[in-house]
Amino acid sequence: MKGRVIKSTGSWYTVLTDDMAILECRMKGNIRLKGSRSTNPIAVGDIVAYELEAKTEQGVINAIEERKNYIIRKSINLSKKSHVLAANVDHVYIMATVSNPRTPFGFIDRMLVTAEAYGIPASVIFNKKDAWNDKDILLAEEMISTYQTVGYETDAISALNEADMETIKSKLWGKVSLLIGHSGTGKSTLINMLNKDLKIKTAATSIAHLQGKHTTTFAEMHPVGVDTFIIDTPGIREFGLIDMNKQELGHYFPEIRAKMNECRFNNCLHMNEPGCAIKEAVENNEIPFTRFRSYISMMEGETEEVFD
Ligand SMILES: Nc1nc2c(ncn2[C@@H]2O[C@H](COP(=O)(O)OP(=O)(O)OP(=O)(O)O)[C@@H](O)[C@H]2O)c(=O)[nH]1
Ligand SMILES: [Mg+2]
Ligand SMILES: [Zn+2]
Repeated sequence: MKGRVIKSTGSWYTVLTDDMAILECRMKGNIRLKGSRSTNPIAVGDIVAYELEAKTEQGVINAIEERKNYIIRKSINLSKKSHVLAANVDHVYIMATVSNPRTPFGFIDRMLVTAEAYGIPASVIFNKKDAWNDKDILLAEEMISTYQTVGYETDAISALNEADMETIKSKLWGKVSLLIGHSGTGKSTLINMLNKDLKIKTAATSIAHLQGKHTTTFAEMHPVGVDTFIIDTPGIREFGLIDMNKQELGHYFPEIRAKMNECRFNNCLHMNEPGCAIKEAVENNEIPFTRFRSYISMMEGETEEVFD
């Protein structure tokens, strides 16, 4: 029998079975994903085969289907452990806010690069539009125009606004979407609004958030409609980039990818080389400066703090 993992706490997995029942499962001891160095062998979104254990009425997962894709969240602390955030994702939505809390450009860029590296389409949602003051509006306009210029679908919404929620719902339809972003940007609030039967815990943005306390502590997939799911995740404080070589990084910026063939040297890293078409495009404002700044900072291996 098969099902989809909708929640995982490490030792227990909640599975939505093919006949739409919820079943608590354990993992059979000997399953190991080949070549996996992550801390969790089974992730939210995995399609698994299970058997029912007659005496406990619980399930035992005995196989994991090959993943269409997955997205890894790498911790930037010394442990360097990686954690599969979710598997089999059709679209990544980056939830950002211009204030309370403010999402830096560099943070959005790191998440976009990660989605590109895993080959998963991504877009950006700016939330809490209802609370913007004049200064917030200016920053939001700049950020929205930046991401639209480089080709990402970008929406400004309020999770409290019904019409905005209908728009978001229509975009999610028929897909498995992953929602990521800082703590307090309103990810769980948005999901509660998309499915009024859900009562996911949310909390006012506070000092606790600034100290890295998260209201949502485990990734969990929630139904929004027929064949439509959204995965809520704990707020990400720092986003460690997955390992990639320096030649590779430019490919994960669509605007750099589109122009890199025009550089004089075909191995140009767009740092200090002469005849660099990317540097020229930044000077001519064809490539947004903040994007190039993020590229350089990633090339130099810097990590982005939550609040810059
Ligand atoms: N004004 C306003 N407040 C919002 C909006 N969306 C969410 N909030 C508020 O923002 C706070 C944080 O919302 P959550 O949904 O808990 O945020 P989260 O992203 O799930 O946070 P973590 O689970 O910690 O990652 C709550 O007080 C929400 O009511 C919005 O569109 N407008
Ligand atoms: Mg939450
Ligand atoms: Zn170049």
